[in-house]
Amino acid sequence: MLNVVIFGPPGSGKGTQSEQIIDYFGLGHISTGDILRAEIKEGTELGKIAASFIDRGELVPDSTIIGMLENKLNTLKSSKGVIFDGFPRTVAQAQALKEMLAKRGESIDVMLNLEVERQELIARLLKRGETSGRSDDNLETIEKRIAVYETQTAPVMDFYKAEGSYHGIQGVGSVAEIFERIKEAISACAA
Ligand code: B4P
Repeated sequence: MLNVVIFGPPGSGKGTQSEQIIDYFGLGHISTGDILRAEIKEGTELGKIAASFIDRGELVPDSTIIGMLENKLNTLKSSKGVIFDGFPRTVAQAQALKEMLAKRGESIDVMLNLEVERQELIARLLKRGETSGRSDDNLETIEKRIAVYETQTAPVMDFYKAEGSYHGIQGVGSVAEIFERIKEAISACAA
């Protein structure tokens, strides 16, 4: 069983690297961003609540996200473990995840922090915005998302440093180069 958190600022490549990790390690995948976008597309009550926050570049409230995550975790069938992508984004979410996993006799084995400079993040997200159609991929909302990351999400790093599972990963280079760094970090922990 291998449970991994992939972490980093908006546009750092969490979704991109998750795809590589899933293929290589055979893990189940939970992306809170993907779940929220699917709810918005289907026009559910949860989707309506989520859209109002995402469009402003803000975090969806912890109570909503934690309940949603728990439901997903209970329905996911993965014997090898799970990659948590875009979750936790607050210390309260990190604490809730720890408790949810503890009930199952599990824990987070590796937390991977993708380190990417602000200018590179903005450039990537503006580029994605040319084709994504995402309401949050415009300059004003990207800057807000980065500010929210710095105040509300960055403290999650200290949580995992205290847990002993934190690994910094240089997140600039080709997708393949970054994945090599990730493989080394995961293999070192799983050994
Ligand atoms: P997310 O969907 O998690 O999205 P993200 O932070 O924008 O992207 P990610 O880091 O995955 O970047 P990607 O690989 O796509 O969240 C969206 C919103 O949902 C949040 O702002 C929030 O409102 C809400 N939300 C989600 N989870 C929540 C939670 N737990 N609590 C509260 N609210 C929550 O890469 C970005 C771009 O860079 C892509 O175009 C990609 O092609 C490119 N790229 C990737 N790697 C590259 C590389 N090595 N070089 C060059 N470009 C690269």
